[in-house]
Amino acid sequence: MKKPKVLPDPENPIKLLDLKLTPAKKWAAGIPAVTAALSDVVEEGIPFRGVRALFTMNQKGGFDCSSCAWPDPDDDRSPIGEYCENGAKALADEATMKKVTAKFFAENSVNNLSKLTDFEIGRQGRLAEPMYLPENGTHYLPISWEKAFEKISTHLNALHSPDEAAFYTSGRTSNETSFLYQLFAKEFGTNNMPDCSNMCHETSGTALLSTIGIGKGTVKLDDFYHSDVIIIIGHNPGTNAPRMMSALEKGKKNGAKIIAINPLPEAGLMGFKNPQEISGIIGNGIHYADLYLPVKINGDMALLKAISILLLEMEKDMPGHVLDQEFINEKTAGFESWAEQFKNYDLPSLAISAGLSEQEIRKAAEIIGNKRKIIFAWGMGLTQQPNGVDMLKEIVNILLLKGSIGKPGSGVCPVRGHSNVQGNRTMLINEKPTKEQLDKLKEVFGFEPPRKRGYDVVGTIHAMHEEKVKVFFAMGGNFFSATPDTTFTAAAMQKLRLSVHVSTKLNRSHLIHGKEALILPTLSRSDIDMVNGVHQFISTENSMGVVQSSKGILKPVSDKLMNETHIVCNMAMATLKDRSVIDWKSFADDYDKIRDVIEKCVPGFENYNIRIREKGGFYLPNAARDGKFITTEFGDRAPFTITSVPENELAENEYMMAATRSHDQFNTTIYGLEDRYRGVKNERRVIFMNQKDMDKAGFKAKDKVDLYNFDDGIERVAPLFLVVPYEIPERNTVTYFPETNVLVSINNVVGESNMPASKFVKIQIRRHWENPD
Ligand SMILES: Nc1nc2c(c(=O)[nH]1)N[C@H]1C(S)=C(S)[C@@H](COP(=O)(O)OP(=O)(O)OC[C@H]3O[C@@H](n4cnc5c(=O)[nH]c(N)nc54)[C@H](O)[C@@H]3O)O[C@H]1N2
Ligand SMILES: Nc1nc2c(c(=O)[nH]1)N[C@H]1C(S)=C(S)[C@@H](COP(=O)(O)OP(=O)(O)OC[C@H]3O[C@@H](n4cnc5c(=O)[nH]c(N)nc54)[C@H](O)[C@@H]3O)O[C@H]1N2
Ligand code: SF4
Ligand SMILES: [Mo]
Repeated sequence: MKKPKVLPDPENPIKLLDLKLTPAKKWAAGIPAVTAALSDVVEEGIPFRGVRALFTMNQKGGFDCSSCAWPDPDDDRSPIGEYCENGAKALADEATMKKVTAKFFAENSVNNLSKLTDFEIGRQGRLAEPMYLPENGTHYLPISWEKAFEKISTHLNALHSPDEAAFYTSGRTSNETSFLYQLFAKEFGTNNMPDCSNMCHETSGTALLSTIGIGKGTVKLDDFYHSDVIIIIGHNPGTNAPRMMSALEKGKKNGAKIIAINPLPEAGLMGFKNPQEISGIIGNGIHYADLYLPVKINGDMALLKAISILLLEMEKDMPGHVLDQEFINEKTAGFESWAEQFKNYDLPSLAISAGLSEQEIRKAAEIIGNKRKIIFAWGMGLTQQPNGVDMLKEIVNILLLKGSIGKPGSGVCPVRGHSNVQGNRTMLINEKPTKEQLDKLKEVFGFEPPRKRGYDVVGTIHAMHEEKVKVFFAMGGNFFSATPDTTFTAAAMQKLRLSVHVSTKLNRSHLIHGKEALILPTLSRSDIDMVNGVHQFISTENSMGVVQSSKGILKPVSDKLMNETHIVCNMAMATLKDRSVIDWKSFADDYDKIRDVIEKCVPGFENYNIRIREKGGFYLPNAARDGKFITTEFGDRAPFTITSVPENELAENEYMMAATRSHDQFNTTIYGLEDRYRGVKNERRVIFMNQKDMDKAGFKAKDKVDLYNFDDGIERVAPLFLVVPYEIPERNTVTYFPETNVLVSINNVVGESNMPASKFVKIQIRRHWENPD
């Protein structure tokens, strides 16, 4: 077997840059955000193209920002621009005129390209033509589209079973393509549809489905404006959903209190200067968090339990003023036995487990105490914890106590990541489709869909290793870099017979490949999609269940790009030929036809083609939002769930590590090397540590260290990181992903949702060992 081409690689030593540290910021956005947004567009050499596109982004009738899934206002949108700094960076990244052509691949072997950093790989430009890597080939070669589909069909049809193929989806793919893509996988015969949700909000979907009867959030943007208390837990909005800040600002101005729960005092949780308002540019901005709780990594469960204890106590003192008894009686199940459990807990020990003082926790309970309209918003800080599903059920418990779901100004808000990740799921991309969904597809199309549960992301990696999955097809994303246990995953991918990536930009998954590999270049959200002379639009669903249209406006950088819809249809026609009962060509020719069949198969899409043409789109139905919890097991009531507090013992030389995003990346796409809000410039190989821990270990700022993990008796090493002193709880550390994915064991997963628990990694930190040679 070939040696995996991943770091640490003695032939390719890591070169550190010139790390600069400045104090972390206490507010987000303001002038630096405006200048950063514009400079990115200008730096890519696309000032006119880019600036014109910026003003169309997120406007009604324009194109949807391809970065995060935060919604646009339902009402009037700002003519100055409905985008943020990171939306502008995403646009600059995809609107670049730089091209990766066949000539580039002829000049650069795969081995040489794999020596570049992720930042350098991304800077090469847009993929411009289909490329093929033959077995034992050293360089990707140009290939025609026709030949590429022939290769895919030959490999797929040579499999012993359709279950030897896996079809991955990242979260940018439109509703139209997603629907066709899952339809193809099912007609081909497999439910192996791992997707980025399996690393992201699968935990949220799992917890919410079993408690409130729908695996989605219940709040609308408007609820943020009319809430009493907004709790932001395990999420960094200033970087990862920047326009959420405007919603928080509006809520705060209307009287909402904000509680931020995070081991790091993220700038976006502390203060905000709205770059879309003059006062935000020249003024002092708005101070955000009324209460900031610097919880220990994974201390949230203890904190949530402690809050419940205090709320129950307060209710005893002021009956009828704290809990919503009417709601509990009419809409929930299991309150009594749930409340019973608390005799086994005491506040002082819970406070220690949370890493907070009792006083801090009391303040939180007091803020929530007599309020009725409460929103919990969360991100990866909770979903990527081993007990993430339980923690989210605990959040639901608190909201049920307060009667705070299904009413204006209140509810659950899992802040989705990719711009259409929620839509992908609604379009049935799921490794475990329900019986009703499959029966419907059978009724509409007349083929027998597979019923066996497919592989999720972690399952796919294991199956590749065991050579049960032999062909891997990725609709977007960067599977290799986004997934855990880098060395293990590299070996798994290299066992594949064929790996295929539909991509806009070059990434590491093209360089850690199967025996044969294909790169299929596609359009991005901002590109014009012309089909038979008609300028097409697609649709997406945002974090709050609004389905809206999106129409690109930029001329594609190459005429050899193919849109994702055509890629699916061509693959289906080449592979299934006469076996197919579906008229794939008609779908490729006219996206309205795709929306017509979506309407037949997916509830909530009535009159899709009419309503999608209305400015601003439409809301999908959401029973929990309307106060109806369709949980058959509990007779349409939402259950209280009894969970437990984990014992997080660390050995004397161990630390807990959470791998998060910097301000200058979108997942594995590295835009730059500045994490501006945290005051880190020019280097990503850093580890944030508490000064006391540094003193104990004898480390100074910028000292070189190596990071180790020993889960399952295997030594995993991430060499050469620089220590950064930071305001973070003792024994907790933070690094950036994907650099430290090498340390996340494939077996370190979240219970029930099977997601990698990449915010809960036990590590050891040792002074960097310099090879004397
Ligand atoms: N600019 C930009 N925007 C993005 C992305 C991007 O990479 N760049 N990615 C998109 C995607 S796919 C996603 S899923 C979202 C992700 O958005 P976030 O959920 O904000 O993701 P992260 O940066 O991974 O980390 C979240 C936060 O969790 C905190 N945290 C870590 N451990 C704990 C813990 O134990 N408890 C608590 N309470 N907090 C903890 C970290 O300090 C960090 O502030 O953003 C989306 N938007
Ligand atoms: N340690 C650790 N690991 C994590 C996380 C973490 O917080 N910590 N976060 C996890 C999360 S939340 C997520 S969502 C995953 C992300 O996992 P992925 O979604 O697989 O990764 P991305 O980096 O978003 O994918 C970037 C690539 O997508 C391609 N691309 C961009 N736009 C388009 C498009 O319009 N069409 C097509 N076909 N391709 C496109 C480009 O080629 C680009 O290189 O990573 C997960 N991994
Ligand atoms: S908040 Fe998210 S969707 Fe909105 S402009 Fe910024 S990056 Fe794009
Ligand atoms: Mo995500």
